[in-house]
Amino acid sequence: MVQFSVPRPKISAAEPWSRDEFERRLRAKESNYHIHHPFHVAMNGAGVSPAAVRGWVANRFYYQQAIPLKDAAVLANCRDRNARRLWIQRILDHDGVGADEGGIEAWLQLAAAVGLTRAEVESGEHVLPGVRFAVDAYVNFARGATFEEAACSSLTELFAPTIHQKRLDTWPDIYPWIEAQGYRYFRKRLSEARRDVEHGLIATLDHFISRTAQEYALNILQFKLNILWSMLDAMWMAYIEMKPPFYTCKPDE
Ligand code: AHQ
Repeated sequence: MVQFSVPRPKISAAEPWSRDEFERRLRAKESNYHIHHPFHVAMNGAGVSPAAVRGWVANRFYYQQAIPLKDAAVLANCRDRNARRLWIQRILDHDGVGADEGGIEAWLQLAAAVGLTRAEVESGEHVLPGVRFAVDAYVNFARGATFEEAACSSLTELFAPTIHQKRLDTWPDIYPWIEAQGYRYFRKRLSEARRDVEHGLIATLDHFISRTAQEYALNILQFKLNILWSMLDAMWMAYIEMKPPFYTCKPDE
């Protein structure tokens, strides 16, 4: 399926980058990671209003709910049993298995810890149009992507441990009103993201061999970085600028 959301690179006759250089260029995309978005800089630094924190938690729940659907789409397009045996763990991490309630439940505990009800988060009533469009673009990309394209798109998690650790390091002081049990999700992702990204990186480095393919892989990663960035653009307009009609918090909250 033509991935209209990801620009195709010009055909390049240039030599492919070495494996190390290709990995270096993938990792260099960290400069576009949403840790640098003004919303995260404010939320993890000077602090934002309780209503803005609640808005972020409620909107990010729409992303969290989509991850297992995205990963199920990835599995559906993966013909390699060994790759599926590794990738399926991502669904279990989020949906839970056995005694482990999983990440979606942990996110609902984060929601309760910031003062949101389960019902309002699960209803999606706070989800901003821009967040919905961005998250849906990720799931729809995965539905039409090859396994390797989808694995490449998940490499934003090369940078995720830093942002989870930043929240764990700063939020208790910035937001003393947030109950500590809410932080379980961020702790859980520190190890899960590191494990997942190892698999995704090898699949990407092994598959995108020609220079044109390597350039395309960088475009795929940039597409996913844009998804994360665009979600926060919508939240900035709603919860920091409080521009109607899409904000749901009241200015005095
Ligand atoms: O909590 C996150 C998560 O479960 C995932 C899955 C992964 C993917 O498959 O694309 N990406 C991802 C991310 C999560 N948390 C984000 C955050 O800032 O808390 C980071 C995000 C990512 O870097 O892609």
